[in-house]
Amino acid sequence: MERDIREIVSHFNIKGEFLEFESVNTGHINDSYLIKTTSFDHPGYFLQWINSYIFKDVEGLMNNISVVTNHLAGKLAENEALAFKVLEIIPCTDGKKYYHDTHGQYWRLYTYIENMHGYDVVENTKIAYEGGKAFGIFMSLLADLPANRLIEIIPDFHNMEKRLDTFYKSLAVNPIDRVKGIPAQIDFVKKRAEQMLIIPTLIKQGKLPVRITHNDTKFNNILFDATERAMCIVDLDTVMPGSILFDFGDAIRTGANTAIEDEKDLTRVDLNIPIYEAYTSGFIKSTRHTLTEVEINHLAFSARFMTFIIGLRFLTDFVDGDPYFRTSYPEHNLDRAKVQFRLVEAMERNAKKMQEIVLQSLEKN
Ligand code: GN1
Ligand code: MG
Repeated sequence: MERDIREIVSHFNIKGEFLEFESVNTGHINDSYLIKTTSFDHPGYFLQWINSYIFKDVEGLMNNISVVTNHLAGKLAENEALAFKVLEIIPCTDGKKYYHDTHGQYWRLYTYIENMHGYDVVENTKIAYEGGKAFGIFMSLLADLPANRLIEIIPDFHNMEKRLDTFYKSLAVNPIDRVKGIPAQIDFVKKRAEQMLIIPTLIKQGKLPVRITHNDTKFNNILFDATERAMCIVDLDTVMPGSILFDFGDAIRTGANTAIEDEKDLTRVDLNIPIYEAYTSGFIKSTRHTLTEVEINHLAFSARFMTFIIGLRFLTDFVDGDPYFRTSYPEHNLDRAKVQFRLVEAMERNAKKMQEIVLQSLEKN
């Protein structure tokens, strides 16, 4: 469907006049656009089409984000030493935090944060250290936000038991006959399924604290300024109660992979140990006052856990015929799953080393 971006933006309270827009290629779920205006103070906005197949409760979603951004803005106002930025929701002309258009589509608008950049592959250890510190600070700033202020926007998001169950059900349904092409990946999953239940078991037993976490800590959700200082955490769609292990693990999955998420040449996929070490050090520096022993003992494993669960989700989506993640070609989700599983193997080989690095980091910080 043709989207009239100018018309959509006209429903939001922007400063200046709409000038032009540009599509921004980021994320697998929502569609993003950079909006340029004539206003000198407010040259840019960030418009997003919200995927309501995935976010079924858009009102609840935007309410969560608003609770989080208000809380963060309050914290930053109290503490000027924290040179952080927070996403700012631009309301609609009717005061709502999103626009529901005449075709039933949902839209939201943020202020565009100028002169920032992110990393799909992390270039050096300084950036990794900064990133780790930033996600740790983000979590610490949200530590006193009562969990009941947020709804669980995607229930069981990182629940391994449920994800495995869904995968086996998809295999049984096999809607577009893709199961025959993935025996090696099915085998890979089955071999590791049991050990992956350690984390959900600890959560069920109440041994892992439930905190407010980001839940989508792809390294490219950290914005850096020109001096490579981590300045802002974006993509707040899945901020909700969770384990700190999810946030640590997903950042390693993305930041410490030597290749991109959908690399076709699997020999390029490996764990970048210096990047892992630097991220771990930054993260521990900003969270060690709150980490429990059980969390510390599972930090290294959480990277493998998150890499496995995202690989499993890509693979499930491939079997289902790609209804969830945006794909550019038929095997795209399978390629993504293969990369994740290759990285899981690299983490298995390095398991001991990864744990030692956590312990060394604790001593240093
Ligand atoms: C999705 O769209 P993006 O890149 O922000 C997904 C994450 C996955 C990620 C994999 C709501 O995030 O959980 O880790 O793709 N977000 C949702 O790259 O499912
Ligand atoms: Mg996201």
